[in-house]
Amino acid sequence: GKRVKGIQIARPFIYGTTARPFDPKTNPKPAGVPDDHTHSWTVFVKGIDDTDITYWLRRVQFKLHESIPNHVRMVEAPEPGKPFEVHETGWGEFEITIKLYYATESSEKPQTLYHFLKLHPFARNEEEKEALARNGNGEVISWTYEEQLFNEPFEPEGGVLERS
Ligand code: SLL
Repeated sequence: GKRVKGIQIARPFIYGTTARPFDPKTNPKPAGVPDDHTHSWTVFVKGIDDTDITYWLRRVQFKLHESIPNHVRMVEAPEPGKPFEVHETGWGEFEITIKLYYATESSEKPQTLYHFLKLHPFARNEEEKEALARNGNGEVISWTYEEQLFNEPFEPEGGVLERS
């Protein structure tokens, strides 16, 4: 198709990490996880309120720290409404490279995002640290809202970019 002039489409999404410390009560360590691993965590890309994004996002490559076995993970489109995600366990924080591959119809080049995996909650002092430890399950959420802009998108064949 040809480009639709003067049109810009914004596709909102969320990416980031959710981490939880291993704890016998709230998050028991599964068998086989190395002794030095302190947390389980997830890195993901998903729609707002779990709306489907697989019609414009085809796959996502997550590049993890090299200390992690098989550290480059390609995730193909999940079921609509489910996140593109990787579950892991570990002990350290690091920067994750997230590469987005768009639906072929959009003819957009892959785009790279960077996200820092956070395992430890932010606390200014011991008091805050203790308060955090008492509350909830110690989940550390680090999420970013982002909008992918498609400039002058190609005329959709089958309405791929038209859905709202
Ligand atoms: C640090 N610069 O020193 C960082 C590196 C690496 C984290 C953190 C290993 C997991 C695994 C893991 O958690 N690496 O062995 O599967 O803090």
